[in-house]
Amino acid sequence: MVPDLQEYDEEQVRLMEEMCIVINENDKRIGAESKKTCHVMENINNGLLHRAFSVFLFDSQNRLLLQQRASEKITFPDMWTNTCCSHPLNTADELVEKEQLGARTAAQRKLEHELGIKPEQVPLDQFQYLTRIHYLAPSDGMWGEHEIDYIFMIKADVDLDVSPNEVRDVKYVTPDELRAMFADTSVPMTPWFKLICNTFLFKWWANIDSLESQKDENTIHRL
Ligand code: DMA
Ligand code: MN
Repeated sequence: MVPDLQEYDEEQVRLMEEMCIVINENDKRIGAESKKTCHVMENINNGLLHRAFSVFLFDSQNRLLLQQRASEKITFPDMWTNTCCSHPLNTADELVEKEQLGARTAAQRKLEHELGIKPEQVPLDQFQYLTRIHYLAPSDGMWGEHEIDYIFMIKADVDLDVSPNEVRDVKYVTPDELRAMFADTSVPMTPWFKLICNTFLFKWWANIDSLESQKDENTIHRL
């Protein structure tokens, strides 16, 4: 059954028409489907997989910028998560695979859309590409995620102008402050952020100024 979108926020419903890049388990493009189709759990259970990115942005004091997703989000509303996540779209500039240029372009686009960060403050070549993560996670009701997620880190002091339709709250945290958030079971966290925190994040964070040694550009980690 396809979920009824009537009960949701109009702007978020409109964004469900974006065209995501459908891929196989090796991250090869095999087609394109709407964001809505890609996030219906029934389709995911039939193997539908799409390309995504996750940005971890650190300020000059090495604090990580977190966001709490808006209540208007159709998937994973009100949950705390990493700085910004979304999908490279099935457009000429966001399909480019060389040097992850399509995913970098999408990351820059969504940092501005969700958080109001100007592209000049997050130049494409400043995103450090770490690796790819393949995961599946149900949201509530009929929705979920099934993605190969390009992980980027970027160090930049930025000016924020948050879009309330996307983001309910933001905060910068140190590693210990993030560990404390995790320990507090009343703080809802997205499943992909939990997975990345439980595997790679703290190791990467400890090496934030020497990330070359942490990069694993060709592996797709199945989490
Ligand atoms: C989707 O993020 C991508 C990942 C890595 C979970 P999202 O639901 O925030 O996408 P969008 O901002 O496009 O709604
Ligand atoms: Mn997705």
